[in-house]
Amino acid sequence: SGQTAHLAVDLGASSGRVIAGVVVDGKLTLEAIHRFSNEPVRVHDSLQWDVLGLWREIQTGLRMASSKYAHIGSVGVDTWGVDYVLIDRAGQFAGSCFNHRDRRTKGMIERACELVSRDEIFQATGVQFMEINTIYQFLAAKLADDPALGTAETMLLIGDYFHWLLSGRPSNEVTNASTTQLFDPRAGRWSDKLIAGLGLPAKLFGEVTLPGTNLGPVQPSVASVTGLEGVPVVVPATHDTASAVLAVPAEDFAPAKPSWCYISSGTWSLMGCELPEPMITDRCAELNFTNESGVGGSTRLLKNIGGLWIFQQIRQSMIRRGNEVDWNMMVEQASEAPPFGLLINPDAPELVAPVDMAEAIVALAEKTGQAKPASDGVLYRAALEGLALRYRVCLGMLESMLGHSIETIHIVGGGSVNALLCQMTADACERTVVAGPVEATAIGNVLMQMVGLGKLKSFDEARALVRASFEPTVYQPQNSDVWTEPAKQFATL
Ligand code: ADP
Ligand code: LRH
Repeated sequence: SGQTAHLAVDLGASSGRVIAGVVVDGKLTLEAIHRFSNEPVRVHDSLQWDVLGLWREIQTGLRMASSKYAHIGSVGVDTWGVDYVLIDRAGQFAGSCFNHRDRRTKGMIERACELVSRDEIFQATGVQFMEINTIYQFLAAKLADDPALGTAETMLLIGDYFHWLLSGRPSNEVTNASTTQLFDPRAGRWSDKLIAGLGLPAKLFGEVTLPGTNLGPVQPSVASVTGLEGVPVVVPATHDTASAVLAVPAEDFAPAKPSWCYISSGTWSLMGCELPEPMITDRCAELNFTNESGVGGSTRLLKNIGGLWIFQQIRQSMIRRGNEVDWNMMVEQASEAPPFGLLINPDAPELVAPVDMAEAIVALAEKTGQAKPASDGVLYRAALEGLALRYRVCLGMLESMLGHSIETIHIVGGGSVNALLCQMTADACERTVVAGPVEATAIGNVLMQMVGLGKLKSFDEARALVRASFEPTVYQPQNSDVWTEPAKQFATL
C-alpha cells in the first residue's frame, strides 16, 4: 500500500510478534505480520533465553513486512524487563543469556542488603525487591566469580541488544534500565553508588538513551537480509510495560491524582498508576511497590504480580500429558468449574519456575491444607481467581499510597481478551474494568516511534489516537459480595 508502516517488534516473556502499524483516516490499524513463541530453555541446571532464535524470528518478520509494505517509516523493539546479555570487546557474547527465573538469584536480595542497606537500595532506585531483578542476577554472577564479568565490555538489556543488532549502535534505553534496580530514576542515570557498592564493573553500564531516539538506519548486513534499506531504527519505550501503558486508552497522561490504574496483563501482571514523578516513600517501600520510568519522564508506580504465567504453564502441563488445550477451552472449563474450589497465590515462590506447574499447584494445595483440585477446570479457575484476588489486594495498596480512590481499571495485553478474568477482576475489585487493546504493547511501541519522528506531537495526541482506533470492552462489577470471604482466606495463604 501507499501508506507508511511503522514496525513494532514486541517480545513478551512468552511470545513475540512483528506488527505493522499504519495510520489510515485518523485511525491506527495494526497488522500482525509474524508471531512466534518465546519459551525459557533449560540448560543443565539453568534457565536461559534463546536470543539468537528470537533474532532469527525478528529478521523473518521484518523481511515479511518489507515485502508487504512499500513505505516503512521506522522499526523499534520492546521486550520484557530485567534480562540482559553481556558483550565482550570482540562484539561476541561474554556468557549466557539467563532467564530471570533462573535459580542462581535465590537468596541474593539478602546478600545485596549485606553490601548496601535495603533502605539505600530502595532510596536509590525506588524499585520493588524481587529476585528476578538485574541487580541480583549481577550479584549472583559476581559471587560465583563468573568469568563473563571479567571479559564483558558492555551490558545490553534485551531490547538494547536487538537495537544494537539492527543498527550497529549500542544504547541503554531508560525505561528498561529502570527495571534493573541499578538505576536512579530521580537522577535519570545508573546508580554509581549501587554499582560500586556491589563491586560491579562500572564500564558495563553505558549512558542512557531516551525513548524516541533515532539510532540511524538499519545496518547493511541486516538490510540485505530483511529488505529494510535506509529504514531508521527508532527506540520506543523498550520495556514492554512502558510501551503497554502508553497505549492505555485513558483521557489523561501522567495525572498527579489519577482516577484510573492499569493492569498490563501477560505472562506477568503489572498493576499500578501512571504518575508525573517517582513516589519513593516509606509506605511504598513497605508495600514493596516499584517506580519504573515511563515515556515523557512519567513514572509507573506498580506491583509485579505473577500473572498468566501460571495459566500458561498449566497449559504446558496438559500438553506434556498429551492433552492439547487452547486458551478458549481453558477459559470455558474455568467458567464451568465451581467458584473458589482452590485458592492459590500467584506470587507463591513454588510457582516461579516449577518443572510441572499442575503438579506444583497440587503440592501447594496440600501444603496450604486444601483439597486436591477435583478437575482441570478447578485448576484453571484457581489460576484466574488467584489473580483477581491479588489485584484486589494490590488496588487497596495503591489507593492507600495515593490517598484517594481509583474508579477505573484498564486491562491491556493478552489477558484483556479473557472475559472471565476481566469480569472476575471487576467483581473482586468492585471497579469498572475497561479491557483492551490486546496489543497495547505493540501499539505503544509504534506510538513512541511516531512521537520520536515528530509524526505525533504529544502523548495526549498518542492516547487520543488509541481511543479513536480501538473499541474497549467494559465490565461492570456484578457479584462482588462473594469475594469477601475468599479474600480473607487468601490473605492467610
Ligand atoms: P507476554 O507479552 O508476556 O508474552 P501476552 O500479552 O501476549 O503476554 O499475553 C499472553 C496471554 O494472553 C496468554 O498466556 C493467555 O493467557 C492470554 N490470551 C491470549 N489470547 C487469548 C484468548 N484468545 N483467550 C484468552 N486468553 C488469551
Ligand atoms: C513484563 C515484564 C515485567 C518484568 C518482567 C520480567 O513482560 O517486562 O515488567 O518485571 O517482564
